[in-house]
Amino acid sequence: MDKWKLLKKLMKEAQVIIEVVDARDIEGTRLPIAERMAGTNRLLILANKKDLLSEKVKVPRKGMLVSAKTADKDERKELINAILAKNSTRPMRALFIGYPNVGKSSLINMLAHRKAAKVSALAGTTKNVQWVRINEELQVTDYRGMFPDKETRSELVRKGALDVHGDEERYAYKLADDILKNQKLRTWLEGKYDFSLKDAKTSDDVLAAIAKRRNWYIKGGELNISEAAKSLLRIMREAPEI
Ligand SMILES: Nc1nc2c(ncn2[C@@H]2O[C@H](COP(=O)(O)OP(=O)(O)OP(=O)(O)O)[C@@H](O)[C@H]2O)c(=O)[nH]1
Ligand SMILES: [Mg+2]
Repeated sequence: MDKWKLLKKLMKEAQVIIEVVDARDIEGTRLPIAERMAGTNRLLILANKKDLLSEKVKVPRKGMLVSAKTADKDERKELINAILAKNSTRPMRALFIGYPNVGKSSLINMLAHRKAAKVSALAGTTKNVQWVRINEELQVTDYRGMFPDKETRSELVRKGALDVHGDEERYAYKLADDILKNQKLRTWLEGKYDFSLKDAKTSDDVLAAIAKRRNWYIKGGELNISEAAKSLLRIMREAPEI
């Protein structure tokens, strides 16, 4: 079945729709089409990965700032209660939707307090649909990541929503360019690699600096830029802004 058709069907079967967005780019990781399909009354927006934020962000009305990684017992309880408060049907079925890699499956595992759904750093981990029982009152559905058709590949890479395995260099150059223009990211990256980008003027310079710092060379003594590109993409997943 077409993924949007299946989404529609799953929405029909659920009482509450939980839209997970990335707290570092809340507006950029919302799914307006899906929000319209869900209707405002049963929609709960969770801005996940709040542990990666370095400054305050504005959360949409009725939304919550959460972290699947650092949530404690109280935060878990608070989230379960917030979901149950959306509807009186018991057991309630809540459907998780959102961009790839925003942490839908991680949040479900946090709620379930066990590894029920598959999680990985690669976008596109959840392939289809999975049902998970949280407790007697709550059952959740994990669904594959979705994004609007108009998204470009480089935007998806920036948002961590696309797996570019084998094509890292192309996207790393673009990313390095963006970093050079952004003082905050630049400083953050300098801290991460424990090096200075003072003399870096181009994206080539950034990738070369990474390879040098890590001592990555290929045969003949040339810097291993391909390895540096992979490293940059990997490290940027934890950036304070995206
Ligand atoms: N720092 C941080 N990382 C998180 C958090 N939640 C999830 N992650 C990481 O984000 C990556 C993606 O997590 P998943 O739970 O697989 O995301 P998903 O939305 O289910 O992804 P798809 O199934 O590919 O759509 C993994 O590397 C997680 O460890 C969080 O709150 N904080
Ligand atoms: Mg998943």
